Amino acid sequence: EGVGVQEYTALKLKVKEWSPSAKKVLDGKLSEGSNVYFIPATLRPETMYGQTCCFVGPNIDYGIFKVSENEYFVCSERAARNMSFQPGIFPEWAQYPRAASFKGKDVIGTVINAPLSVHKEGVRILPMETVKDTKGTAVVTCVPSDSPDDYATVTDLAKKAEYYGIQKEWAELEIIPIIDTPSYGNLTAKKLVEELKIQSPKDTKNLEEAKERAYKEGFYKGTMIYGEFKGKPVEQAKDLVKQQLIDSGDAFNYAE
Ligand code: A2H
Repeated sequence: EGVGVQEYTALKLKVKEWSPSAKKVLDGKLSEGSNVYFIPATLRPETMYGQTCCFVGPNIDYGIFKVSENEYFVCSERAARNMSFQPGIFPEWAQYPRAASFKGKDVIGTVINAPLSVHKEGVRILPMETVKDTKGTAVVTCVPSDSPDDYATVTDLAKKAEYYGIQKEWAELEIIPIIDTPSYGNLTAKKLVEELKIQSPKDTKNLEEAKERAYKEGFYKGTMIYGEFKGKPVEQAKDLVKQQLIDSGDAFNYAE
């Protein structure tokens, strides 16, 4: 195995209701009654209880790729190509049929179902300027309790809702504590963003530091305080939650 292989959990977030602009772009392109999923790649499957939205890069190009008779995945072309070389995702080796294309900004406001999230009513697709087209699927599920990047972004979105062309309340879903840590309490990301005085998602230097600290503390010293594996160390819960998501058909392995 090569050095630097990143093993992600790819989650399936089913579209419940497309935004009006998405409907326009997709008009007639998908077969009737089909299920479309946004596919965020995450390293922290044990945090999925705390999903409050899902991010796309507003200026990134996305495709809708057909994976079976009535299922489509939304991700970057780069990710679809990678998936087509991994068994069990697309039906045919190296084939990733594209049904439609759009920019992230076309689908802002779309409502999706986020597996395991406390927000059973669904969450929104929202813009994140710092999403990279060159890693994962270019779709990022938002867990503001444990990811400093996510926390800084939802705070900024709520503050400048009008500028971003969203409704403030889409960015203000309740943030519930999932993991308790000795150094940062049970809302690690919030604590670190405040401690390092991070004012914006563009404060990349401090966010890098916050991300590293949050990850180390959460993974090695965190305890689950929510969900089926409450009381277990995060190190154990990670694989248990991941397996549960895979068994329920809500996730699959994705490596790159
Ligand atoms: B993680 P690595 Cl709770 N652009 O998931 C920007 N960020 C991306 C991305 C992209 N194209 N693809 C994935 N990511 C994010 C959860 C999470 C994540 C938590 C805490 C930390 C954390 C919820 N967001 O990541 O560079 C995704 O966010 C910090 C390590 O491939 C993914 O996991 O190592 C992580 O970055 C992958 O980062």
